[in-house]
Amino acid sequence: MSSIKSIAPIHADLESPIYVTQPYLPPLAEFIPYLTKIWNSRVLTNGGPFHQQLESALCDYLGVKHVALFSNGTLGLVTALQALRITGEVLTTPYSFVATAHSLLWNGIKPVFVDIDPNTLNMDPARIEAAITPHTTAIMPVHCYGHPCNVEAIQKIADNYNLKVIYDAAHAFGVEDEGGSILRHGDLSVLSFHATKVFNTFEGGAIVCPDARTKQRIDHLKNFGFVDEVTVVASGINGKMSEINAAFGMLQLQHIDGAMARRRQIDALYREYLEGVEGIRCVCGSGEAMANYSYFPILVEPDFPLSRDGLYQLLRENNIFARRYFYPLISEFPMYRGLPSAHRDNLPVASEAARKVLCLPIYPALTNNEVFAIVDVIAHAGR
Ligand code: T4K
Repeated sequence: MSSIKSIAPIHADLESPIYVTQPYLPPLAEFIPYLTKIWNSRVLTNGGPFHQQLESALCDYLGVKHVALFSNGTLGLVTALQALRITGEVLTTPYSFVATAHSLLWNGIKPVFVDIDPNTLNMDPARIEAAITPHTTAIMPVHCYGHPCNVEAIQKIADNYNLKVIYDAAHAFGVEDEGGSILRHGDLSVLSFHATKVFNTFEGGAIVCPDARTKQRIDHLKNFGFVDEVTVVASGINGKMSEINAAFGMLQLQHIDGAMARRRQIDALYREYLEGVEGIRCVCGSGEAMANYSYFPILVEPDFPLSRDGLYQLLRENNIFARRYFYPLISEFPMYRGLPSAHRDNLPVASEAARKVLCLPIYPALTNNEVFAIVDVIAHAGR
């Protein structure tokens, strides 16, 4: 509480609710010229000019070789598994958004849940080997909250057992380790550009891949398997991003650095203000050289006067809508809970994290006063 007291109490007016996130939107006037171009060309979709521009601009911005745009991240995950012809069993984390495991079920693949590391909350590489069976073909880890997985350890296991690695990188736009983009690791990485993400195109997503051949296969798969007017080479799907979304992405890219910088300030404010609050632990990054501050997860420990759900409720009563990402665990949903790997005894760390976690609001338009008001509620909870 000491650091709280040292800050002048400027109470924000919380008449209007504060949600866990609010999409970044550039000034509307800046989007009009893009719309004019679309209206003039009448090219609305199917790999038009904005689609091509955004793929190439994202390669430059992210520092990756190939980007295949999608209409959302979930179809990106589903298609990534198809592209690598993954079957059988895939090792994954229960501590994620349901789309991670759903993409496996949609491909007729059995998810095998592996527990997470208590510090990073990412899949624990030390537990991966024990979960491998003769049916295992791949690993699907998640860079949870944009905090990188232990990519070296995961790759080593994958190499030893001849497994593919597909990263669910939905949270990891712009994140870098010492060697560059975190998205260059594994066989494929899948991004989400959903409204709630750091970089949004309303809905959208992308697969990042290392070679042109795989990119071509992905491009066929996301367009029904069409190669040309009369040739279909795969039972593909419609995963294409429209021109409106791609054009919006081009505009968003011009604002992304400013949006990320503001997120970094908010992250720093929370850490400073919450430092002295007993029973609240801020989840730290996992050694990234460049973070994206996509979420601000805290863990509500037993020495905090309220339970996590008590604090969640108290914040709601104060018009602050924090979210319990990721509770319940994916493994607790009805379509997964019967799996042997879904048993709580197999997932003690993830179960504990799901009981303690609360993601506080973080987005570029959040003001310092609002951050203070949120911390104020937390710091004075139960007192
Ligand atoms: N893998 C991972 C690890 C993911 O986290 C996700 C998505 C995916 C895969 C799949 O990617 P996509 O197919 O979605 O591209 C949200 C998002 O819908 C979902 O995209 C995201 N993860 C997940 C973590 O969060 P909800 O159900 O919590 O969203 P919702 O609608 O409650 O929104 C949260 C808050 O954001 C609202 O209270 C207000 C604000 N908001 C939301 C939307 C949609 C706005 O201000 N404007 C908006 O348009 O799932």
